[in-house]
Amino acid sequence: MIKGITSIAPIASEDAYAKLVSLFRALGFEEGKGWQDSTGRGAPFLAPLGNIEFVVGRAPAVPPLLVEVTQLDAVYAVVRSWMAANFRTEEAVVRLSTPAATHWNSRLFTAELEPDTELAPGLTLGFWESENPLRGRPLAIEGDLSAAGHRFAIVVARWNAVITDRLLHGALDALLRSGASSTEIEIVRVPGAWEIPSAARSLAESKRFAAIITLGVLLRGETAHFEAIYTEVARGIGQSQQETGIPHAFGVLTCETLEQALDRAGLKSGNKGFEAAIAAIEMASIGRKLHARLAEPTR
Ligand code: DLZ
Repeated sequence: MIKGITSIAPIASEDAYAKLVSLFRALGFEEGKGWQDSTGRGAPFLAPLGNIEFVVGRAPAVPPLLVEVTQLDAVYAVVRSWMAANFRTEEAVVRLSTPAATHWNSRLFTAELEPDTELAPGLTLGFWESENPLRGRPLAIEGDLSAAGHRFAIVVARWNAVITDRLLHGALDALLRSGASSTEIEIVRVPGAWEIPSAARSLAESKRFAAIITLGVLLRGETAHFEAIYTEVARGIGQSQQETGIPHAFGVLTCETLEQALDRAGLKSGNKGFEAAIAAIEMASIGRKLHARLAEPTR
């Protein structure tokens, strides 16, 4: 039932907000879906794991907000250069402690990123790394379902548009509700399923997109050489994915009847366009995490 924990950090000014957002981006936090209304705005930054810890007895001398990291020294370097750019030298030194061993088998530094003001309480963070390199490390690299900060392309066939339009609607719904920006989504309409692979490949080869979503419908009853066409479309999309390394989500339906296709485009059996987009979001996130993991020095 529990989905996550959010800690709200009120920020005193627009200037401080912009600076903190830039720091958290530089640190490699995954950005969630932000919000803005007449009362203000918020920018969530996601971590793969979160928890709330109750402590009784000897409490560790740490700020209430702790960020567990790998490569503490690299994180320290990012925070230190951000502080040097945003505070006077002597002030930055006071606000940033150097990484030091704790009594709980880890190293930690603290950074006062925003001082206490009348407008907002201060924001002090502790960054720490366990001495056990496998502690807290997820057992597997898994994708998040946040689409923010990724670019997506959708290739959609016009043939059977009454269905493919619904698939497209489902895919856009998934992307936008997961935090994608409409300006980061490219939609390409092609005549039929047969044309999907070549358009998908051009988009993938551009390397401008984190994932490609392919949408089409082939109806057995109405499509001559149904099997042959389907096999080629599936092979072409698969080959484009394998040869470019860009994930291609497969949302090409193969159905016996129009009714079956409609069921898979938002009626009885969900919306396969929505599902394909969710797979694309997950793969985009996995791609980014894999890239970061593979850039880490081998242990
Ligand atoms: C020609 C054709 C047929 C018969 N059926 C379908 C279909 O069920 N779904 C689909 O997406 N496209 C179909 N097409 C069109 C081909 O995919 C292709 O667009 C044309 O043959 C032009 O190359």
